[in-house]
Amino acid sequence: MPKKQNNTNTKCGFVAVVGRPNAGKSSLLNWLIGEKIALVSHKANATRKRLNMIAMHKSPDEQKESQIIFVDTPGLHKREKLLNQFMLKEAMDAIGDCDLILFLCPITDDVSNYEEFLEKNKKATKHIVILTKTDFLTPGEILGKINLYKKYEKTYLNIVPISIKKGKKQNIILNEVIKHLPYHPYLFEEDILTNQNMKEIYKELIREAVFENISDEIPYETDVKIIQIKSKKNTEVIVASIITNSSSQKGMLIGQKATTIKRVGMCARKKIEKLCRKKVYLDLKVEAKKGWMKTKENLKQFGYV
Ligand SMILES: Nc1nc2c(ncn2[C@@H]2O[C@H](COP(=O)(O)OP(=O)(O)OP(=O)(O)O)[C@@H](O)[C@H]2O)c(=O)[nH]1
Ligand SMILES: [Mg+2]
Repeated sequence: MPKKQNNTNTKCGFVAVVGRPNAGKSSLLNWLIGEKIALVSHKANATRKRLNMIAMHKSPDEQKESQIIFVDTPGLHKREKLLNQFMLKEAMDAIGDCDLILFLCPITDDVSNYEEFLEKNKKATKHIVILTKTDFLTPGEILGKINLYKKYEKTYLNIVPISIKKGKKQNIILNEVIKHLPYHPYLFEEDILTNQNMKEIYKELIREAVFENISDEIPYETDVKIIQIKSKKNTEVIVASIITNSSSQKGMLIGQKATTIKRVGMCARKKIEKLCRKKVYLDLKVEAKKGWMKTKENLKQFGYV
């Protein structure tokens, strides 16, 4: 049982959400906090930086609401390019800095993925295994899969199968997480969903629109720079630029008669409007910056320090 600190009777802590690319980490967090903040894509390696997403939840075992600071992380993968090295470090730092880990793994994956995670979890931080995308299997198959993890039942705190496409079982995960958090005063105001500035969130929603509308490798060689935000009572005016790696990519992103960039812009605008609940004017440009991913100095300019 976590000990009470500072005579406080609230629980509050950091929960890193880790797992291989495409495991469903960002989707699970949007689903848990009930708002679309984190970038989700059917393509792997979509999340590039850590993102805090905050949930206030009253568990039946506690007198007061608890504050859970979930940390979305890039997928655990092999390091290749400089940007991938940064992404892996983001995930590893989150593992080292948190009170609890949610290790996510699609239920169809082999148990060896979990074994690889155990090797990476050097401090042996306590963790819950979440088997995602259970809608792909029958109830019998799900039970069979859980049984394969049973040999590690002394290593994990619990194992929870979940599908965000079926049912509303958010409380099961939130209550389970709170059991393992320390007693601590809240670290953030109670009514915020993230401490990230809006610039970062808009950037991610525009990147998501690029992932959804542009095929091939281009989304992986693309980033977004927010140039200006003017927030008014009923409108949000955003000027942003999509950075590509070459002039031919820039041409493909703009498309004939600018149809492609218009499509991306409209898609991004709808996502941002849904989140801010006001009218959004999005002025979206495209720039070519050859080799922006190649050097540490260039990556720093895009916030990948
Ligand atoms: N069928 C099904 N698909 C899911 C479920 N959860 C997530 N997905 C899909 O899985 C894909 C990957 O989801 P993400 O949330 O982007 O995965 P991620 O782990 O954050 O991926 P990276 O950021 O690349 O590491 C998306 O197409 C989601 O719609 C689920 O419960 N069922
Ligand atoms: Mg993600």
